[in-house]
Amino acid sequence: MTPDLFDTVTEPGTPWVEPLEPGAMVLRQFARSYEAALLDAVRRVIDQSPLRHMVTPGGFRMSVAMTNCGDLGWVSDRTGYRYDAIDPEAGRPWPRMPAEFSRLATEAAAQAGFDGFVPDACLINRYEAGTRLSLHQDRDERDHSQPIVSVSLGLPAVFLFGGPKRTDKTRRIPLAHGDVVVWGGPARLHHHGVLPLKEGLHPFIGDCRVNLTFRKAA
Ligand code: MD3
Ligand code: FE
Repeated sequence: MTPDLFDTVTEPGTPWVEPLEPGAMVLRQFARSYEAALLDAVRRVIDQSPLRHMVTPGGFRMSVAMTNCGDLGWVSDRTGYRYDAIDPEAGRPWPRMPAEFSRLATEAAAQAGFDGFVPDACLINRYEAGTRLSLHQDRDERDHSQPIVSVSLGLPAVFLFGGPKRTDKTRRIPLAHGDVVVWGGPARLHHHGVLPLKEGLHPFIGDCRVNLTFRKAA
């Protein structure tokens, strides 16, 4: 069932928790009470450090457009993947992490049982119709006991969640505007990806999906 336009513009209700696996859970609609502040902050970050298509070490242009804020940003180029304090396009530090971003990430992590999570990096991913993210692990962070918190905004997507091996069976998890997922514990190094985004129009965000991932990189 596709919700009609009016369902998506009603007031946010109470978030609910959907356990996925030990260490991983979806906090459905958790970001709705932050959404105005989040959208505003995303716009300010993108103004200073625009979204761009990074290149993989293999020389492929990523279909996801990315930028970062916080002390460190995730960067990919021909030399590899890394966290860097400098936006290589702008030649200056990434925009500061907006206060509402860190507040949301810390509160979502605490809700999932990870007290004291203070992100130093936020990767912003933008998906347009057809954009996908192939199965991968997030291993560039120093301390894998720290969780990752992800926030979905805009068009819905189907998230692929696998296991420690690339060939492990994957499950499909639909993620909608306002959903927050906390990935920690044994799930932290599981493979994951995003299926090609379907076309659509979200009343606040437009024709794309924006995903924020909060990390403690250093
Ligand atoms: C599961 N982003 O930026 S967020 C990424 O929707 C990334 O943009 C996707 O994967 C997106 O690296 C998925 C969900 C996510 C993030 C990190 C994880 C799931 C994870 C780390 C471990 C396990
Ligand atoms: Fe990832």
